[in-house]
Amino acid sequence: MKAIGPKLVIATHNAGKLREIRELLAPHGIKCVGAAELDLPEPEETGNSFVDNAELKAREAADLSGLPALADDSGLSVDALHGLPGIFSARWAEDEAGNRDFGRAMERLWREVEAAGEEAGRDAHFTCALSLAWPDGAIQSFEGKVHGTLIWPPRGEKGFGYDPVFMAAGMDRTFAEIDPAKKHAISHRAVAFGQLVAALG
Ligand code: ITT
Repeated sequence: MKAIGPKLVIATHNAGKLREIRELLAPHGIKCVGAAELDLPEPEETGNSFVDNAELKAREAADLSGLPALADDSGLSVDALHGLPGIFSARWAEDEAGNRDFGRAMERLWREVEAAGEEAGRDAHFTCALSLAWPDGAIQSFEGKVHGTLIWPPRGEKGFGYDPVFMAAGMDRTFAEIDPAKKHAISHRAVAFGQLVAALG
C-alpha cells in the first residue's frame, strides 16, 4: 500500500468517531487533521453500502484537500429489522431540521425490535468501513464487524451513538459502560483498523 503522510485528513464530522480514530492512530505516529478544521463540506451519502459511502467521503476529502484522506462509514445492523438501521444509522437520529438525537434513535430501534416479536431475537452487529483515498486517485477500503445483542434500557455514558444499547458477545456491559481501551480491543472500527495497519506494512 502507498504511504500515508506527512498528514492525513480524517474525513468525518462526527466528534465521537474522530476521537476514536485519533486514539486508534496514535500508536502509529500519523499526524491527523479533522475535516471540520479544514472546513471541508459533509458530502451526501448516496451509496448503497458502508464501503460505497466511506469511499465517496474519502475521495471528496482527498480531492478537496490535496492530502491523503481517511473516511469511516459505520452503523448498527439489527437482525430482527433485516439489517436496519445499517447505513441509515445516523439518519435514524435526525429530525426534519437535520438535528441528531440518539436517545430518539435508540427508542425507535427498541420500539421496532419489540414490534418484530421476541422470536426475532435481539442479535445485532456494528460494521465499520474505512477508506483511504490519495489525491492521485488511488483508494483502498477495509471492513470490520463486531457481533452482540441489544439491551434495553440504554446503559452508560461513554462512547457515542448507539453504544448504550449494544453489548458485544461475551461481555456483560454495553459499549457505553466500558473504557475506550476495552472498546478498541474488539470494536468494528478496531477490526477495520487492524486490516488497514497490516496493509500499511
Ligand atoms: P461522518 O459521515 O461525518 O463520518 P456520521 O455520523 O454521519 O459522520 P455515518 O454516516 O457513518 O457517520 O453514521 C454512522 C452512525 O452509526 C453514527 O452516527 C453512529 O450513530 C453509529 N455508529 C457508528 N459507529 C458507532 C460506534 O462505534 N458506536 C456507536 N454508534 C456508532
